[in-house]
Amino acid sequence: MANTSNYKLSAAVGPLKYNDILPYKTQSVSTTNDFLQKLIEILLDFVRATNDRNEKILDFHHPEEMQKLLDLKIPDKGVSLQQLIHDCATTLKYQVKTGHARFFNQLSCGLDIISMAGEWLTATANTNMFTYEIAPVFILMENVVMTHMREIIGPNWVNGDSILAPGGSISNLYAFLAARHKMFPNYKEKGIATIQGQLVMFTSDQSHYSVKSCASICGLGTDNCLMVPSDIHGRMIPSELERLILDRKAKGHIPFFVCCTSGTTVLGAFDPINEIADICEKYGMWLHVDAAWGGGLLLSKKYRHPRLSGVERADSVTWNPHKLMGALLQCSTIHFKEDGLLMSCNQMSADYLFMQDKLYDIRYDTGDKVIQCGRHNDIFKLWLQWRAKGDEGFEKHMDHLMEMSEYMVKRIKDQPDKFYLIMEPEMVNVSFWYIPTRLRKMPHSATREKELGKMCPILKARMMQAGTLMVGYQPDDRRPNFFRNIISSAAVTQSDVDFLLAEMDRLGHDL
Ligand code: ABU
Repeated sequence: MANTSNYKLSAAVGPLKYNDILPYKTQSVSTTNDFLQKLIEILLDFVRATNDRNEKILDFHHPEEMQKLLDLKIPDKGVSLQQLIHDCATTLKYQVKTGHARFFNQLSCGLDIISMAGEWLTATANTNMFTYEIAPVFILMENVVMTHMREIIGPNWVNGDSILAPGGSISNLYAFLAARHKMFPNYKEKGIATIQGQLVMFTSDQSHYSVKSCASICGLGTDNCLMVPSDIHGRMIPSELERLILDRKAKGHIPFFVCCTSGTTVLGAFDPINEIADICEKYGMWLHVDAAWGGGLLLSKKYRHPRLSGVERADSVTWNPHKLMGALLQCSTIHFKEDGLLMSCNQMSADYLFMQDKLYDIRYDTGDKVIQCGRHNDIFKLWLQWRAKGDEGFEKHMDHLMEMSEYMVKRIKDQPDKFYLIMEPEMVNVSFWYIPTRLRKMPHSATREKELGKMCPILKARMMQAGTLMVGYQPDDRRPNFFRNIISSAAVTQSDVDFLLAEMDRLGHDL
């Protein structure tokens, strides 16, 4: 990135204030353009730097030190336009470049330029997605894209319903609410007293924590969200699910909801949907598939099966385009096979917003289907990106991510002295340990795993201080800390994977 002081407005424009430009001064179009063009220069420099492998991913400082580098205080009297430009440049100078080809840290990596362009337009349009009357084009786009996503889930889903939600956790909450509404339609008006018994829900012990949080938020209590044991690959064990259902039924409880995870956060495991769907059918339970992470693979003929086989049998599916598909944050969708549930479950018919006597078809006022009022426009960036890529482009994107992950697994296996692959991955999560020189001759054992686990935070700290690489680590219930590498950025090439492994060795061999 250029030095922040390089971004200079002219001597005439720099000292001006917010009320010297639009909308305060209608004659100030050219001054407003000067200000915005300088901002665009900063943004374009950031995009360039993000795509330059010679640039660092981050310039790390501890929070106390970072606070000293920044001027974040809110002033009594507003600052000049030049100061605002400086503030914007400084903000991006210290921001982690999550679109850098060597950023492998989160499920959402990459900077898709078309989606970003969409986000810029979205910000400029600055509308709310609750009614057709103020977002006509965006509401229609949402309808088209959501229908297309349901078609991809399964042909029997076309007449269902969907909505964009603020994140996968809230999407999972919508599934829970709809499931309860379907089983207890009077709950909305009569409340908890309408349920004569203890509701229980089930999810795997590898599932996202938001599923357990539904039990807390919705009054079941977390003890009534049963964590079904998973196998060594991290997949739910169906016989264990059935055992736990029968156990709770014997206690007089009401098992009503199963969450099947398609792409667990840490291991990237896929629960066996068909076997779980059989159990749900047998006991009359709602099947939700949390494919927030793995959903993108629905777009690949090569990788969809067997991972997501049976997804069309679910009642609801969470699928986050801001993960594997690379749409800009945030972009999360929830889909239902049955139409009408979202509306009947959540509709409040606020008469200042969702008037029933409007001039157009009020079914397009989708805001009444959700529990929030204001709704951010997350559709345009996804629609624009999908227009650019087509289904074919997204399929190629998925296949590329999977091929890069397969390449990484191969390179790890080529260097068994330096790396230990924990398991064959099902998707782009590659779980492994880095082995420093002193532990290379030690036979692999629980003792060595403990030692390797201690290396992870130290090596991660070195990566961040060097600014050259970011890979996440965590423990799980079977092992101490290990690295979880994610390839979800279109920017990643084989040479980036080679760099990643070589850089870990450069930074960590002496640990
Ligand atoms: N919703 C889970 C995201 C976590 C991660 O990026 O690692």
